[in-house]
Amino acid sequence: MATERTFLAIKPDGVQRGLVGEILGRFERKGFKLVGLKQLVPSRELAESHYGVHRERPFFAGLVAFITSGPVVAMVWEGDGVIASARKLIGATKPLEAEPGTIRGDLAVNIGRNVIHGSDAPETADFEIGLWFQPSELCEWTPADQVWRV
Ligand code: 3AN
Repeated sequence: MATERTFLAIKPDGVQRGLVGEILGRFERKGFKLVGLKQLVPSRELAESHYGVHRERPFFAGLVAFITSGPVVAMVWEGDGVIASARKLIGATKPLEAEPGTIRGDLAVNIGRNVIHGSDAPETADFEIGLWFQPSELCEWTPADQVWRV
């Protein structure tokens, strides 16, 4: 399994509900490495680029309005198979269909307020990381079990 990076974003509903620590903790405890983290209110331009594939969908305007309505916690996580694994930890798009134990299964009920976004493939991960982060905002660091190896 290749080491890869994915883009995750806690949406305004997750921030407003005080779920940031809970969500970060799930990915940390799983064993993934946080290499980028910032809170921002996305511009309309950023939101429209991020959700560009949904441009023709009836929910597009509402989705852009929502994601630009308040702070989003944007993250880059690194690890073996992190793109697919993060999607599993997040759960199905429709929270009522998301399995218990997943973020959406445990913490959400509404498809328009489903707490978190995660890249769905290597190409989208590359695109979204480049869209939300400058290369200089991503940190290389070594986990304790490797730093402290004697
Ligand atoms: P996911 O976030 O699970 O990858 P996508 O990419 O199909 O799901 O949809 C992107 C976002 O669009 C979802 N997270 C959700 O917030 C919103 N969305 C998707 N389908 C609907 C819908 N039928 N009504 C309202 N919002 C939707």
